[in-house]
This record gives sequence, C-alpha cells and structure tokens, in this order.
Amino acid sequence: LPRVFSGIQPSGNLHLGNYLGAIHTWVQEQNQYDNFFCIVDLHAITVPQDPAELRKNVRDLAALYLAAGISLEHATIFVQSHVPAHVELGWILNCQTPLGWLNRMTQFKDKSQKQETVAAGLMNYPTLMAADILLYDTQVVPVGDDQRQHIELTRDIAERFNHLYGETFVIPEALIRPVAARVMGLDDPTQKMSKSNKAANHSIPLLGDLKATRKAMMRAVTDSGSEIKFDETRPGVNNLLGIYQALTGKDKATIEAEFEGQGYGKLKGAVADVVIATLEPLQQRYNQLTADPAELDGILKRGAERAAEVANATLLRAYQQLGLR
Ligand code: AQP
Repeated sequence: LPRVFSGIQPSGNLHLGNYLGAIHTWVQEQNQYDNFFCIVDLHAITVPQDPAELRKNVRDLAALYLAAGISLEHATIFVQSHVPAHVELGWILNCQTPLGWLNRMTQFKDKSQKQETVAAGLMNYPTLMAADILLYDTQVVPVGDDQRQHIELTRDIAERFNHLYGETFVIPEALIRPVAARVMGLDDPTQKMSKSNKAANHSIPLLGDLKATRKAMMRAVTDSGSEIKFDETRPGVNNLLGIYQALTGKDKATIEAEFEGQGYGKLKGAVADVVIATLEPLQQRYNQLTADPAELDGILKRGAERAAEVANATLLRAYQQLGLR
C-alpha cells in the first residue's frame, strides 16, 4: 500500500479547519494507504508552550485522532519526540537547505510577526517537517491548503539531496482536497481559521460547547448579497457552503438547488446541524478515550516502536550517503 504521513501540532484548540483540512481526509482515505499519523510536539515548541499543558495536549491529541475514526488497523499513531530520527534527519536537512529557500516561506513570515522573540526553530520548522515526511518514504501527504508551500519545499530538498548524494528519498506529493482545504474564520472569511486567533466567533473548536458552536455559526459573517451559490468572490457564503459540502459529501449543484430561494439564516442553520452531528459523537468518543490514559500511552509507545523501525532505516541511508556512520 502507498505510504501516507501527516501530523498536527499538540498546541490545543483544534478547530474545524484542522479537522476538514487534515483529520477528516485521513479518516476517509485511511484504508487505501499504510498511514503514519504523528503528533508533532517538536514543531509545537517552535513557539513558547507551557510544559504541563503540552504534556496534556499530546495525549489529548492522540485521543482526538482515535475519536475522529483513525483505525489502528490502518494507521500508526505516534509522538514525534519519541522517535529521535526526526531530530537527526532534521539537522541533516538543515545543513542541506539553502537559507534563501526558508526565507521564502510565507508561514514563517506570518508566524514570526506574532512572536515577541522569534526562535531559530521557527525558521527551521519546514526542514523538520521535511524530515518527518521523508523518513517514512512517504508518497502522499494529506494536509490543508496552507501547507502546500512546505510540501513543495520538502520535494525540493529531497530532489536536491538525491541529486547530490544519490537516490535516498522518495519524492512525496501533497494531497489537498478540492473542498474546505482552507476553512476561513467565521468572524472574518478573508482570514484562515487558526488556533492562535482567539477572537470571539472566529473558530469552531472541535471540543467546544455545541450550543456555543451553533451560536457562532448563526453569527458567521456573510455579505450583503442574498444568493446562495459557490462563489469565491463572496468568501463568507463560500466558506459555509464548503464546510457543508465537505461534511455532507453532496455535490455543488445539489447543494445550490437545496438552498435556492432560501436566506442566509437557513444556510447557517443547516451548516450548524451537520457540524454538530459530526462533533457530538466525536466528543463522546473523545471523553471515553481520555478516561483511560494508560491505554493511550500504550498505543503511543507501540506506535513509536513501529515508526522508529521505518525511520531509522531511512536515517541510516541518509547518514551513509553523506559519508557518516
Ligand atoms: N483553516 C484551515 N483550513 C484547512 N486546514 C487547516 N489546517 C490548519 N488550519 C486550517 C491544517 O491542519 C493541519 C494541522 O496544522 P498544524 O497543527 O500545523 O496547525 P497550524 O497550521 O499551526 O494551525 P493553525 O490553526 O493555522 O495555527 P496557527 O494559529 O499557529 O497558525 C495541517 O494539515 C493544516 O494544513
């Protein structure tokens, strides 16, 4: 089976964007691949984290992966820092990546503006991400649209290394779904829904109170038009329709017909219904799973063992190509 790798930072406050851009796609496609789903804690520490909270967030994210429907039959779930090969290959790739390539990364530009002190690790974030992906001979990387540039960079780094030192890495491809790959903020549909944006009514938290979720949906910013059509020039309505399409699996024509002649209130109510129908069972399963931390720790331990087997083989190959080991 082709190999999939993807990950999410255990930085708390996961939202509907993380779900639709990443987790939902992982679950839907999981039986077609041999999957590695990582909790990228070493990426999370590129910005300040509270240690006790980070420790909790790591385990909680494992529970969330499982609650969302990731099956251990198809996937290895593990924590990045439990497999030291990530750091080792990350360093190697740091030494192989022209600084100019990192300077072009738009995520660094965005994220560094929000920090009082910008850590060197924030700039090197994409080389660690390249290591994550390349260690598993990954063919497919399912991510949200905001990660497109990092996957391109990963391909460039791998191609450059293969060219300089001989065939070492598999060149991966991004898998970015055509709908809801960039879920926008409910308060401002021109901004990506984001964990770090704490404005009221911005985000739909996956683990939030569902009454508050419905309220936030009903207050979502739209525009002065009235037609309910997929149209990128009307980002508010387009965002709501995208969420609806991703969660119902209906096609665009069917959805437009369903809402023909209806008002925005009707659309928002319908989107709130499908969002809540998704989150309610997810939250129930999550609460059951977090009640048994020993079980989660066992899953993560076994996951790290399997991941290390694959990762260490690739790491050794890279070391040897460079004349080390
Ligand atoms: N708004 C989004 N729409 C679709 N996909 C999204 N992803 C993030 N935001 C959206 C996808 O979620 C996965 C995990 O991302 P991450 O853990 O790296 O988180 P992030 O990108 O740092 O998340 P945020 O919310 O964007 O955080 P901040 O506030 O730090 O900028 C990835 O596949 C990503 O594409």
